[in-house]
This record gives sequence, C-alpha cells and structure tokens, in this order.
Amino acid sequence: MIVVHHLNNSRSQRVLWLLEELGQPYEVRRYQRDAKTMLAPPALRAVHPLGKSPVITDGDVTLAESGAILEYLASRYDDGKLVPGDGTPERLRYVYWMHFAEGSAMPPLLLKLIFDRIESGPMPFFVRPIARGIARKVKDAMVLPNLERQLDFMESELGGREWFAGPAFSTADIQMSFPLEAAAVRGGLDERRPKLWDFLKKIHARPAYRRALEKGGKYELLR
Ligand SMILES: N[C@@H](CCC(=O)N[C@@H](CS)C(=O)NCC(=O)O)C(=O)O
Repeated sequence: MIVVHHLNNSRSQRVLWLLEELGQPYEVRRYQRDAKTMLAPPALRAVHPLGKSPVITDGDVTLAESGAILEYLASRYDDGKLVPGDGTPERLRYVYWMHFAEGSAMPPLLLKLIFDRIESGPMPFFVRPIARGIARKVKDAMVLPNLERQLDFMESELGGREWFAGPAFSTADIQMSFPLEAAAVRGGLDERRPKLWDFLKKIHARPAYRRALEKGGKYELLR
C-alpha cells in the first residue's frame, strides 16, 4: 500500500491529487506544521532524513521530492493517460514543466515569503529599519522582477495550448499547480493573467482535485 506522509498546507497535496486521478488506493499519514515556525515536526525525519514533505513509502521504496514522486507514481501506476508519449513535443514540454515548477518557479516565491516576513515581522527596534531596507531592496531588485517575468512567461505559454504540456491534462499540470497556487496567495497572480487564472479554476473543478482536498484536510498556503 502506498503511504503518503502528508504535511498540512503543503506540496504533498499534489501527491494526493495524482493518486486520486490515477484511482490508486493509498493511506494518508498526517503531520502538522509547528504553529509558530511553520516547520515540519521531527517525526518526518524518521521517514526521510531531510524531514520534508512530501515523502511516500511504497513497499520497499521511500521517496521524497515531489517531482520525483509524481514521476515514480505516474510511471508505475499510470496507463499512459497522464504522461505524453515518448519522443513527442508534448513529452518534452511535460519534462520541462515538471522541472520548472520546483527548479525555477518556487525559488522566487519562497524568497518573497521570507523577505515579506522580514519586512513585517517583529524584531528589535534598532535593527528594524536596516532589516526592512535590505528586505525591500532584495525584493525590488531580484525577487519581484523574476516573479513577474515568470508569470508573464507562463501566461504566454498557456496562450497557445490548453494545458502545460499540450492539449491533454498531464502530471505536469499537477506539478505546476503548487507554484501557481502559491503565486495566487503571495505572488501577484490574479485575473489580470486570465490564462493562469483559468488554469487554477479548471484544476479546482476537477473531481480528483476535490477528493484529494477531502483526504488531505484544510489546504491554505502560507502567505
Ligand atoms: N523541492 C521539495 C521541497 C520540499 C519542501 O520544502 N516541503 C515543505 C512543504 S511545502 C516542507 O516540508 N516544509 C517544512 C519544513 O521545511 O520543515 C519538493 O518538491 O518536495
């Protein structure tokens, strides 16, 4: 039986969603973020040394890293529905977006989360202006321009096709959901980018997505 080690409000929601799309049975083992630090509890380190979510176990296999997990599950349990055929342009785009999600899209969103917290969080009054000034500078010079450029790029890519890899929904759309959902709560993604906004609406309407939400519990991304 596949076990998904699921941290609340996290990337492991994507794993539940893929398993629902595949109609594959699985068990959810829940972990709660620390209310103050938002970090995962130490219990997750007993499953995988990095103690991050998602992690799955499937028989002898223990696997972390959401992209690797989605690839593993799709290659083992998909009957060709959710991964484009080998050697096709769709497959190449699929590979690209599978990597883009964590390799390129998430870093500026994570940096924004961190620097926003530095800007607005409590700290001793004598360091506050300096820390806030640095946070503002990094965001303006690096984080926000990158985010904008990436959102424009993703918007234009969805201009010419229905899903990220091509005309058919694929596992790459599941992988891309997390950065786009994070961008919607913290990165300036709104209706001014109608293709990306439509993408979010379409995925949220999928029955498998909704079933995964019921299994995973409350899903509110950090802002
Ligand atoms: N690139 C990794 C990132 C894993 C990751 O950072 N997971 C977050 C949840 S979204 C986590 O476990 N955070 C809690 C912590 O760092 O303690 C993946 O895609 O699986």
